[in-house]
Amino acid sequence: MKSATEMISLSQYLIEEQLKLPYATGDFTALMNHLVYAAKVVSREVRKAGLTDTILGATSETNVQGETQMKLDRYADILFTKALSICGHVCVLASEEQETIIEIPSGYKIGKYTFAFDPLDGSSNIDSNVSIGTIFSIHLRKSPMGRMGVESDLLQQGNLQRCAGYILYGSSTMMVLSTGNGVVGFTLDPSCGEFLLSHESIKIPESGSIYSINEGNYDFWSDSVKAYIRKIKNIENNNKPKTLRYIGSLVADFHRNLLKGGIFLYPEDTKSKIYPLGKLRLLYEASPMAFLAEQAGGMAITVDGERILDAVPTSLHQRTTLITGSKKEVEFFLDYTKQFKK
Ligand code: AHM
Ligand code: MG
Repeated sequence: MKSATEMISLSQYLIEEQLKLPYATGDFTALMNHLVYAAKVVSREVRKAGLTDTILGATSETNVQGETQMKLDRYADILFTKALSICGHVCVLASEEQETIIEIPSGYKIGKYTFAFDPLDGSSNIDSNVSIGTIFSIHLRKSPMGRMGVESDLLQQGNLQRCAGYILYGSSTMMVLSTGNGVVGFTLDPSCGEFLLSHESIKIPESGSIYSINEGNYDFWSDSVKAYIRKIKNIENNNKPKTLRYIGSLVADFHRNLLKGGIFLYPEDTKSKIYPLGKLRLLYEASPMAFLAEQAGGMAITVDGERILDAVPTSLHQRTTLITGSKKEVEFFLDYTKQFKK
């Protein structure tokens, strides 16, 4: 076990990474320090959620997707918005909980990065004490410096992300991120209040036995997705089936599969048409997860086999299908489902 002096905190890690780049200005490190601060505060609030009625429970309001907003969602949204919009290094933000772009409040410096986020993903799980998370995606702005960022600064392909990651409020709080140079994970040590490097280089196993999908939606899927699920369950040939694990919090489902190997699927709904294009949002759910998956050696595609990171977003809250996980599992999904699409 490493001694306290040997452990690297997230702040130290960021400074060390910054020093490796001669042209780095420190702006990104400063932005991340604001993100870390907000993550710690939200983690603290999540930990005490069951203790107080003022945090736990639903508000009477709905967000832009028409879903009931939980109080903790609102809290996380306000906190991350504030921390990132006044940090001096962001020019425009987008949040799952806010319909339009979030501008930098007057009087604050406008920076060169964009910040898109889902403040508290999997929020239907809050009341049940199940893992939830925050997902974020950072791009470099396209519009000229010195003025407010605009929506098109946010509508960039995932492969142009400067950083993507998530904070998982699970049995411990973790931050997993990539700046395009592999995937690293930090675990929050509550005794010193620091995120410490716990996962130096995360690689997703090439294949894995877990599949994660909301199987209650079976009747709504396309024939190809139905056949694929039947195939991996080996209903026809009686081989050892894969194991179903589904939490219903993308961050938690993705994190488990990242460490253990497997496949996560959220296909489109072809029948009830509740989610005809898939449920997950491209900008601040699928795209950052796809970046992490690829950086860890895995894959992330749409149900039609298109690379998520190549998708050009056309609106802030656009939805997409998402198939992600171990390389061999995603490739098998692609190969197997192809025969139904001829
Ligand atoms: P949310 O952003 O409103 O919390 O919804 C996104 C969540 C994901 O975390 C999860 O993968 C998915 O919705 C679960 O959806 P379902 O309940 O349809 O299985
Ligand atoms: Mg979400």
